[in-house]
Amino acid sequence: MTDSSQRYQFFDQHPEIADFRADILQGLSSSEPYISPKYFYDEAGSRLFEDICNSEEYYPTRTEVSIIRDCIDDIVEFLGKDCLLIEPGSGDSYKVRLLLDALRPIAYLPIDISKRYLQDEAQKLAAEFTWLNVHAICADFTGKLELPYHVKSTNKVAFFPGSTIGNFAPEQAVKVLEEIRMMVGNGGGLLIGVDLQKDAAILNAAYNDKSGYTAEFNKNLLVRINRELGANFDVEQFQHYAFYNEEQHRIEMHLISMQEQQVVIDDQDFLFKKDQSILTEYSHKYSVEKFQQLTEQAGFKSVKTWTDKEQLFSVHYLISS
Ligand code: AVI
Repeated sequence: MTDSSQRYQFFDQHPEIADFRADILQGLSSSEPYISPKYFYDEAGSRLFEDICNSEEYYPTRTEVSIIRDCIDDIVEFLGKDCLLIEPGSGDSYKVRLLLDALRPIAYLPIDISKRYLQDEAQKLAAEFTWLNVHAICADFTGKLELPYHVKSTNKVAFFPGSTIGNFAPEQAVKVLEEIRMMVGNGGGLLIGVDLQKDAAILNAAYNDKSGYTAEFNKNLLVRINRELGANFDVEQFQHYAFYNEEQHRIEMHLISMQEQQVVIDDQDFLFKKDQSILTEYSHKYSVEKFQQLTEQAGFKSVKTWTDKEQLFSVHYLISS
């Protein structure tokens, strides 16, 4: 056991911080208005996301956790011990805790854009796992991914849980996977969680939970825009609308204006007609085969896929080829 401060290192790659105001003005000015889902996660949004994950209807989180728990020995066998374990978009590093004791990586490298949060969570982890080296990297995982130091012979494995990959359109998803592949290098691995195509009723319920957490999470975007940009959205006059688009194999989340209304941000006016939509998120669902094809386009080869009995969710181990 060593002092956690000796095992913790921080590397700041100074990611460009997105311009919230410019992004919102651009999205709302579009002929089909949209708001990027990356803006869901302010303090209230992150709390609501936790409530969603714990809700009865939202099966992905608990199913992925149970797949990892049930298959941990097999997972360790495939990944190999003593790897360098890298997590793009690590957040609170919740799911990696399921792997650490069994995997015993040489070091865990969480990557997150939010500096303060990353530092807090990474230091907590180093204190909790008294043997673990934690090398936190402040960077934007949707941009260029580079390790802060050169490691030659060590097996590098990226961990990308939660079906976050589904929030990217397939062409963008390939780019994100390509960046991960370049970071782990030839022969490096990727352990990734992906939500599966299934009965539309299960999907529709998961994004329309009875407690209303997803609706509040969606509407919180407007609360945030009002607070941070001094806008005047009448939040109550927008309705959460989420449905499974069977043709495109994706959940679409929208905010629908319940009446004609005008919103002002800075000196710009936005007119929303009754029933007009603001698109807030896509969540793509894959079959195991379709996802493997997508990863092949990014230069990965499928090694092993684990699913639950009901085939709700999948966890893939891929190797960069
Ligand atoms: C983070 N992401 C994988 C979630 C999803 O299911 O697409 C975000 C979410 N949106 C509504 N509920 C959960």
